[in-house]
Amino acid sequence: MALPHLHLVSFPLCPFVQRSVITLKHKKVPFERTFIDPKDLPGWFLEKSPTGKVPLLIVDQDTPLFESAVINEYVDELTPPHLMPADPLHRALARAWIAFASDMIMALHRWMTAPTEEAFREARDEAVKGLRRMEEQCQAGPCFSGPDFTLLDSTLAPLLMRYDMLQDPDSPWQPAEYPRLARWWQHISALPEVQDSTVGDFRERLMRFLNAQEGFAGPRLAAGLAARGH
Ligand SMILES: N[C@@H](CCC(=O)N[C@@H](CS)C(=O)NCC(=O)O)C(=O)O
Repeated sequence: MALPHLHLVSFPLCPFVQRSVITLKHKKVPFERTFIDPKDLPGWFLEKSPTGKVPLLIVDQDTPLFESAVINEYVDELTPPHLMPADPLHRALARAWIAFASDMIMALHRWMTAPTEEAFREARDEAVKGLRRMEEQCQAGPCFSGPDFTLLDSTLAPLLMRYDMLQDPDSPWQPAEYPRLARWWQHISALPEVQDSTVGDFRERLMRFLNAQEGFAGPRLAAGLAARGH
């Protein structure tokens, strides 16, 4: 079967887009990519996207597919080997944990953009609860669900990448407290599809985004990022 033409519409910093990029690259499915400005969404995008959110995958020039989890399952079904379990219960559980991971991204966002110290600590505590659950769920590896790469790996990688970059004494991510997740991240972060899943100037863009936040968390995390350099 010939593969459809895939056009991924992206924001440069979006973790949900990054999940789809990792999935597409892992599956070696060719795709075209367009970056749009979150502050100035083009009319053609708003016309095509029912939610106004990215990722948007335009299939064969005219069918817009949205929601990263759905896009990733679609991409996965295009070519074998498949990245979701064959067993219905295990597949349902993978979908449930993928939804859980999306809530974790939102908790990360609240932590990164917390306007006050109190909100920063509240967001941290909420994220810690989630990370503890993920730690219990993480298998012996090297991938999250066992020996093989699944959609949970591409889904969780953008979360851990950001926590890994944004080290802070008050970060929910203290690797020594999550030995399974830390070992998993060591393996996953070295994969080429993960290393090659963000824009080249991701770090600088993240720093600009954090510095532009008013209030407690953003400038503090940006300063930490700048201090660690490289
Ligand atoms: N549930 C969606 C979330 C996507 C999402 O929130 N994307 C953000 C960028 S990271 C977005 O487009 N935000 C624009 C907006 O909310 O207006 C998915 O998994 O695709």
